[in-house]
Amino acid sequence: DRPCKTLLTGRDNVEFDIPSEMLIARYKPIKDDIQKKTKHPNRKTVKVKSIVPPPDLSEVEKIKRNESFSLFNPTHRERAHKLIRYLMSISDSESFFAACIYYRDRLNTQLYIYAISVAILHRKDTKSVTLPCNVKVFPQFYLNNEDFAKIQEEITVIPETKRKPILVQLRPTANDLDIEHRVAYWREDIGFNLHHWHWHLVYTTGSTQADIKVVKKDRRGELFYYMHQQMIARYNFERLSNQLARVRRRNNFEEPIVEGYYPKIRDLSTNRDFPSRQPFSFWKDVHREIASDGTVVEVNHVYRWRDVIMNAISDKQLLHENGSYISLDSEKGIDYLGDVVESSILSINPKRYGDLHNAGHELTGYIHDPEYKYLEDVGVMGNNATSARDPLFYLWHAYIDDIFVAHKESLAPYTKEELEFSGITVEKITVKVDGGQDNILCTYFQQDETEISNGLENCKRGFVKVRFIHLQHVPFTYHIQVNNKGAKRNGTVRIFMAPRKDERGEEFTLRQQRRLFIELDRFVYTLQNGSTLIKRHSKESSVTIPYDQLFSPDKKENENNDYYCKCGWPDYLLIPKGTTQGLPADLFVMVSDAEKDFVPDTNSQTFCEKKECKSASEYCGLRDKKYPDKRAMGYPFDRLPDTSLISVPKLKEFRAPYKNMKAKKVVIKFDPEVREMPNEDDEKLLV
Ligand code: CUO
Repeated sequence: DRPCKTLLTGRDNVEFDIPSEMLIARYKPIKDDIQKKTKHPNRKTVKVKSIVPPPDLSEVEKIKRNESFSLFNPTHRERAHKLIRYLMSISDSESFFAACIYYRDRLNTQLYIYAISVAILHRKDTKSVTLPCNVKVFPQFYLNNEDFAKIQEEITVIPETKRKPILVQLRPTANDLDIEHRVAYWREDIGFNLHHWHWHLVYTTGSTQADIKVVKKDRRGELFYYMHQQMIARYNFERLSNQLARVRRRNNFEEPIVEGYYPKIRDLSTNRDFPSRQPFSFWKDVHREIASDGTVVEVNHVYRWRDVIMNAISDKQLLHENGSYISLDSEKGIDYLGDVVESSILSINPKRYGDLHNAGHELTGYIHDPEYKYLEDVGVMGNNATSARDPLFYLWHAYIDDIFVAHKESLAPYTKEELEFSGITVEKITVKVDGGQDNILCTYFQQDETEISNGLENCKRGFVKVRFIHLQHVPFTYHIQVNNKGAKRNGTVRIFMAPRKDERGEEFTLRQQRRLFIELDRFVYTLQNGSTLIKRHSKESSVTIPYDQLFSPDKKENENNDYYCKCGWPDYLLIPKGTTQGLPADLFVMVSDAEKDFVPDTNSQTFCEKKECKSASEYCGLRDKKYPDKRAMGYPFDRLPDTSLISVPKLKEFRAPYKNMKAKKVVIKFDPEVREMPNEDDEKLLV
């Protein structure tokens, strides 16, 4: 997993005994000299099985080690999946391990890491294998170049035990002359970008039908829609917290892109900075046939794919490549549509519906050099680890979300029967904030640390930590008083929150607000006859994973982390920032009938192999299991409500007929004082 070193030099505590015939030509004659140089007395030796000759993967090797790599590029995708297919086909663990070693020094680093990660995630014999957090593999994708200069200085000059954590600047890519910069703390947050990277690792698109084994997952297409819909909803909540309007949708493909972006991070493979995009750039046809990435995508393609998809939504059916029609119904329609729009190999007719969402990433990723005149590589939008840093990401995904909304709005509203839970009344909601006032959520910025030496070029120089700033909230507990007129039964408690007022300070209509509801938690609770007080702590949220699980904070890799379990919204970003005066929000609670919501064999306790690992099923699903909720994702806000008799319905009118729903007005208050970590114990922190 070291991007810079040959595995011949070993890891911190292990040395690989690699058969000479498996080494690349440069290392073969000098194997002993290399190992003598890096010899460490306490290292355990791991013998590597010889797998020579391995299958011919010269096609994969065509992406050179010093080239950029983009999963949005179909050729790159195909080459990565060629390796994945081989890694998945190996029958025994020893040979799989040997293959990972063999290709380490031969293939493009990003392609290699992606491929072995997907294989480890999907092979049965590697379920308990620990892989490092991506910020420890590719720290360059998450940390500013200037910070790297400081890190290099620290590890070169300062002895390991005397090192201090390197302070990473908050919001380093621009200043407030660019209004979009107000939400850079969120777009460029390390944990948020880790979540997005892990999500795409779990929900890989595949390249051909041969990849079905690693792509097919329960409601995959629907989850593509829902996870990204929630990203946009959360981004808009964050924007309204910073006096910014909700994000524009990029629905006019000729329009200049007002938002510039200067990422100031480095592409590890090319050793160059990721290219920047000037404000007012245009999408241009990408014809990079002469570049090794060979990308070709035209703006016209996007128009064509948009039109056939929108026509299918109007017709309420998709044309399968075998000539049959598939109904875009209320149950499965969104799942088909998600795979079509993204698109993944599960798209039922890629020739007709194309590659719409991926094409937007590519047109933007190559906007600075669409014809390869300047020998430039792909920008941040071309990489899943970095794309969500760019303001344009949200314009594009807001548009993609519009397509899904067009489908959802074509469905009949939920009926009374689908929304009610007879005999159940949500009587009272109180948010008890630790050490604070009821119903006033408190946010602030705080410092945290993570160790990253594994991903540094000179990784033999010992450990080094970075200290960075992220948003945080004061923990809280929901107290939800529920009355059950019937016998003991289970209810699914669904908790959402949305900003109450629009950019003008007026209350949102339900049609607007339903797209802004962020899911905070969903869980099943047993309701006794009579009154039940449900107490649920914010840390238990089934949307999030804790900091330690995401970052594996110890200096050696934490052994309690399953890779899949790293998919999850960072706990510290559960609550949007709010404002110093207090941002009004609606907290909405619905209790639905758990019997109707039930999906067998989805007990999330058993999902993560180790009990220390928490699952975050709302946005990430469950490993090897079905999605643990039978309802449409986003229910009950995913469809237009049946409030046809009311001219401009608001949340109040929507929930009024249903006793199993209730809303509480809450306030999100932001404290501008950054909670710093103590400095005096810095040396101790490194031990
Ligand atoms: Cu996650 Cu466009 O799908 O980045």
